[in-house]
Amino acid sequence: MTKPGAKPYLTTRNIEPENQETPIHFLRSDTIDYPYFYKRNHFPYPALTALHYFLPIIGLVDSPVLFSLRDIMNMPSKTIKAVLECSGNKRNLFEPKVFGEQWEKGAISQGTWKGVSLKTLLAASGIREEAAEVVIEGHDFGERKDLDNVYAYARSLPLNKALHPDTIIAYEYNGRPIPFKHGYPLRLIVPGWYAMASVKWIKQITFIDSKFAGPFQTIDYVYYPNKTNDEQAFPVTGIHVNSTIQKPLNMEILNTGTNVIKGIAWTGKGRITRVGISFDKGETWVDTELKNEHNAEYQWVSWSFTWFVTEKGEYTIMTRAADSCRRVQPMTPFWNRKGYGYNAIDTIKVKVE
Ligand SMILES: Nc1nc2c(c(=O)[nH]1)N[C@H]1C(S)=C(S)[C@@H](COP(=O)(O)O)O[C@H]1N2
Ligand SMILES: [Mo]
Repeated sequence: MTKPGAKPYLTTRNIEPENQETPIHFLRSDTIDYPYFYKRNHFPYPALTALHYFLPIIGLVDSPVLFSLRDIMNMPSKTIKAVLECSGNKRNLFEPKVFGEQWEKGAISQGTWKGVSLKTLLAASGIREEAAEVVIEGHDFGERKDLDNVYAYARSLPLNKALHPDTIIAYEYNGRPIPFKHGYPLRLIVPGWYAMASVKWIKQITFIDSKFAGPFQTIDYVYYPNKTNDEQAFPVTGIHVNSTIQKPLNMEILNTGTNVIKGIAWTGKGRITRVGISFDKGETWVDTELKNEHNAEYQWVSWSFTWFVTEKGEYTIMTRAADSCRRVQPMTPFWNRKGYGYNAIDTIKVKVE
């Protein structure tokens, strides 16, 4: 991947809970090795060993079941390569600025997860007719600054997303047991949704007949379009169509001649169909070359563009991805008070000397 001795590092946003960004501009692989996988936590890491680990499925089921890790690993498996993107990725680009972790462009990673479809597990427990949602709770918990109570990290899914065959209970990342910080021994993977849905260190799975009202669902991970009130709020779910220029870097100085521009593009719905590039602030666009034109669902596409430049000066470079669901990156981001889902056209400046 990179030459020995010349390795990138993660960018620290916080130590406890640990929040660190992937050095996304310096990685060319479409599989991120786990030391470079971004880390996003709400609480200190849970004290947990796999020694006595069991996974209960309870609530509105026909018969509650307690699975051992071995039970789960013996079931038919499913392997999915998917982007995980924090909904706060690129938050620091919002204008006006919003409070929260000031993620730049590296709260995103991709790799291969192996596990069992949640649907497969449910064959053993059954689901009662009254069940409307399923709550996935993690082993990590702690206090929140806004509420005086202790909460676990827990999120629900509507049944249609929970029962989608690609929603898996994963136990491997890139062919190895999931690293502890990324959810060992079992983690939910919800491809196509922002990564708050992919609950780490699963403690239990509970079927309920109402809308789950946990704070990571009703306070956080909600789009609030207004600065001063909660009107027109709606939940954060699927990943928006998006792109990031990896090379050159913002404000880099280049030489005249041939410069190769590279980056990635991704979407939570369908596939990436085009990535356009513009050198005139969005007036005209040229297609970049997609590395895997028939890209698979849930995965990012690497793209490149060979730029031949003879004239010295300052340039603005923009990229705009489009997906098969006719979604296109907007020029202006959808501003929201908590700063989720930033996906405006990616923009850098360079100087050619
Ligand atoms: N149990 C648990 N699961 C969690 C979280 C958490 O704090 N606790 N954070 C979520 C958020 S917001 C993101 S972006 C991803 C980050 O996953 P990573 O640390 O493996 O990159 O995990 C999600 N799942
Ligand atoms: Mo996140």
